Amino acid sequence: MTDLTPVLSATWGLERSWNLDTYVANGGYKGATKAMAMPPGDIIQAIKDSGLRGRGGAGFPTGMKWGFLPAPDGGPRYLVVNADESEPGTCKDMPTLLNAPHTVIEGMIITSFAVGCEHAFIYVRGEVIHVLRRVMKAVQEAYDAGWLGQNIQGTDFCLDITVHAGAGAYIVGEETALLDSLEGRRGQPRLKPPFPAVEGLYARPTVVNNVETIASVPSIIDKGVDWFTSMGTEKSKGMGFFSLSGHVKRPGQYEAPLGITLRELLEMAGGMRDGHELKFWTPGGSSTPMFTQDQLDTPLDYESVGAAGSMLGTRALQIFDETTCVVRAVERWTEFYKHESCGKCTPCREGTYWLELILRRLEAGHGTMADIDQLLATCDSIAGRAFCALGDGATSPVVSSVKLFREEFERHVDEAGCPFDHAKSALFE
Ligand code: L3W
Repeated sequence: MTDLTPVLSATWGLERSWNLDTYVANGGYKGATKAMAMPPGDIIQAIKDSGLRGRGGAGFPTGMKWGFLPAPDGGPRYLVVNADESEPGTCKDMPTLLNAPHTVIEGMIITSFAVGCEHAFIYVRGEVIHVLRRVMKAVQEAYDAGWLGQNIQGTDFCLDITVHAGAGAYIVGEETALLDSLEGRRGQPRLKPPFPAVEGLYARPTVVNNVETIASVPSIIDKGVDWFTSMGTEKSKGMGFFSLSGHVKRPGQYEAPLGITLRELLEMAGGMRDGHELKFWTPGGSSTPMFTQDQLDTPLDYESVGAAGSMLGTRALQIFDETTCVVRAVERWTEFYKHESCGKCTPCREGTYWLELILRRLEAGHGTMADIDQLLATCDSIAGRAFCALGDGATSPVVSSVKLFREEFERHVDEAGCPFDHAKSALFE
C-alpha cells in the first residue's frame, strides 16, 4: 500500500463532487491544459511510458492501442468510451461517472487531442438513467465552460461529445458489439481483425477504451509518468479500483496500487462478516476462474493473478463465505450468461443453455455423477470455440468450481438436494 492513492476517487467524498466547480477547485482540467500545449505524439508516448493498461478487463497496453491508429487521411477518427459496465461484480465505472464525471470528460479531451479525434462518444448502459443524466449534465457544463465544442480554451482544437444510452445488454460491453449498437444495429460482436483501431465506428479508425482507463489519463499527464510508475508492480503499473462485494463488512470500491493483495483489501473493508470465513472469491468478476483462501496473498496484478490460474479482469472481487453453496452461486452466474448470450455463435448460445440446465438439475437434487463430467465436457465445447470472450468467460466459474469443490457437487447428487441453507448466505432468493 502507498500514500499515493486515492487518485481517481480523491474527490468522491466532497459535496457535489460531480460539479465542474468542485472538480476545477481540486485540480481538475490541469492535465488537459498541459496536454493541449504538448505535441500529440508526446502524449501518446507518455501513456506508453506510463505502462497504463486497459482497465475494462483485458489489460491491453493503452498507449500501444492509441499508437495502432493509422496516419491521418483527412477523414474522421473516433474515441468511444465503453461505459456498458455489466460484468457480475463489476461496479467501478458507474460510481466514477456519478461521483467524478469530469475526470472522464477530461480524459476524453486529452485522448482525443492525442489521437486527432474531433467527435467522441460515451456509451452508457441503458438501465442507469441517473448515471446518464449526471453525465449529460457534466458534458453540458464542459461545453458551457469552453472545454468542449469549437476552439477549446482558445486553441485550434475542437471536440464534440455524444452521450449514448444503450438498451441493457451485457454483450455490448464487447467493443465491436458496442460499435454495432452505436451505429444503430443489433449489438453483436464483429470478427476481429480488423480491430477497431483500424476499422471501427462507421468503418473509421476508432479508439475504444473503458471508463476507468480514460479517467486515469489526466493524472498521468498532470503528475507525470514517474509518479504513475512509482505505483504498482514491474509490469502492472499504477493504481485502480478493487470492488469488493458479498460477505465483507464494508463492501465498496477501494482504490489502491496494482499488486495489493486480498488480505490487505479485506483489512480495508473491515474483514469478513463476523464469525465467518472466506470460502471462495473471484479476482476479476464472474468471468475469471475463482480463487480460495490459498490466494489471499497473491498480488493482484496481471502477471501474478495469471500465474495463479485466473485473470485480473475488472478487479471485481466477489467474496463468499462458508455458508455459500458453490453450485448455487455458479448456477446463478450461468443463468446470467445464458440470458445475455447474443446467440450469434452456436457454442455460446447452445452451451450456456446446457450449462444452465445441468446446473439447475444438480442444485435441485435431480442430477447424477455423470452430470458433473458433462458440465466439463460442455465447457470444452465452448471455450476457445465461441465468437467472443463471453463464451470463454461463461466457462470459467463452472470449470474452476468443479476443480476446487468437486465433492460439493457430488454431495448434491448423494443427498439428492442442496446441503446448504441459502438463508444463511443471504445472497440468493
Ligand atoms: C489493434 C491488435 N488492437 C488487441 C485491442 C482490442 C481491444 C483490446 C483488448 O475482452 C476481456 C475479456 C473478458 N491491433 C490488437 C488490438 N487489440 N489486439 O486490445 O482485446 P482483447 O481481445 O484481448 O480483449 P476484449 O475482447 O476486449 C475483454 C474480460 O475482459 N472481462 C470482461 C469484463 C466485462 C466488462 C463489462 O462489464 N462490460 O467489463 C472480465 O474479466 O472476459 O477477456 O480493445 O481491440 N493487434
